[in-house]
Amino acid sequence: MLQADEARRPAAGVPVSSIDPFSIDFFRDPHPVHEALREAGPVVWLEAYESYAAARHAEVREILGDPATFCSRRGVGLSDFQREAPWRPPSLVLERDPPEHDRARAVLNRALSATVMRSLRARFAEAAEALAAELALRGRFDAIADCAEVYPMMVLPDAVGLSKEGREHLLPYAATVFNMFGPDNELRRAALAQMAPHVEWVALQCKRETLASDGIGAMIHAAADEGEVTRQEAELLVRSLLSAGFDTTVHGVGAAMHCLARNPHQFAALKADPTKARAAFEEAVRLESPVQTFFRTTTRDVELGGTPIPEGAKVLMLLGAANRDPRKWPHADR
Ligand code: OVM
Repeated sequence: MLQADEARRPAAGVPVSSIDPFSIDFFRDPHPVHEALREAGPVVWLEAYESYAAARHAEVREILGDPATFCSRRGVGLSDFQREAPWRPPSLVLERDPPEHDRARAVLNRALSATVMRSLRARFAEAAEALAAELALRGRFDAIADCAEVYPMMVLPDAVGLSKEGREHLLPYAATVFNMFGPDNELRRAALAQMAPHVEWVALQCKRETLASDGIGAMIHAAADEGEVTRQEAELLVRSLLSAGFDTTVHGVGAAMHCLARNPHQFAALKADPTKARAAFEEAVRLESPVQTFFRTTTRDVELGGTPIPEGAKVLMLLGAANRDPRKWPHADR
C-alpha cells in the first residue's frame, strides 16, 4: 500500500529530475530533455509531479505490456481517478483495462476494419489528390495550417457521419482532451475555461439520431442493436473517435511533412519508390510521436528497471523519448 510520505519521494538511489515535461518551455525543444531523462536511468522521479517517469524503450514496452500492473482505468493523465473525479465519463477504450477494454475495442475494430477502410480508400485518395494539386499550384504553403489540419477535416467527418454544422469544434475538442491529461498548469486551466461548447457539440454528435446512417458512427451504434454494448456505450465509443481521431491524424500528417521537408534525400527515395510510403509514415510518427506521453497507475508494489515503485503511483511513459532510444535503434535520430 502507498503510504502518504512514500508517495512523495522515491526509494534511495532513484534518479531525481526537476524537469517539467508539461511546460511550454520544454515543448519548444523536447529532444535534449528526452535524452537527459533516458540517460538518467531506466526510471526517474519527477519532483515537479511526484511521479515516476520512463523514457527508455524497454521500460515503456514493459509498462504497455502489463496492464494488470500498470493500469489505465485510474486515468492516463496525471489525475488519479481513484482520488479525483474524472472531468468526463472515462473512455471505454483509453481508460479501461482488459478484459473490459477488449469488449469495447472489438466493436471499434469492426467499425475500423480493413474492409471498411477499403470502402473509404477512393474518397480519401481523391481528396488527397485535390488538396495536393491545389497546394502545388500555390508553390508555397504552411504544412500544418494548409495541409495537416485541412486534409483530415476533408475526409474524416464525412466518414464518421457527422453533421455538416459545427465541425470547427473538432480540433478544439481534441486539444481540450489532450491538455486535460496534464497537470494543473496554464494549458489545462485554459482548456477547462473554454471546453463547454465543444463538449456539448461532441456529445450531440455521438447520438445515433445525429449520425448519418451509412458512416462509421452508425456501425458502432449497430453493435448496440445487437446487444453487444449499450446505447450509452456506443455513444462513448463514437466519442473516442472524435477525441483521438482528428488531432492525432493532424500530427501524423504534420510529422510526415516535417520529416520529409528536413530530409530531402529520404523524400527523393520515397518519390522514386512510393511503396515505401507506409514505412516512411511509420518512421515519421516514430520521430515525432503524435501522442507524446501517457501515464499509467500501479495496481501493486512492483519493480521496473530495478526500481521499486509502490502501489498507487503514477508512472509517466515518455513515448516520444522511447521512440528515439539509441538502445533500441542505433541511429535513433535519423
Ligand atoms: C478516447 C481517447 C482520447 C484521447 C486519446 C486516445 C490516443 C483515446 O477518448 O478514447 O487515444
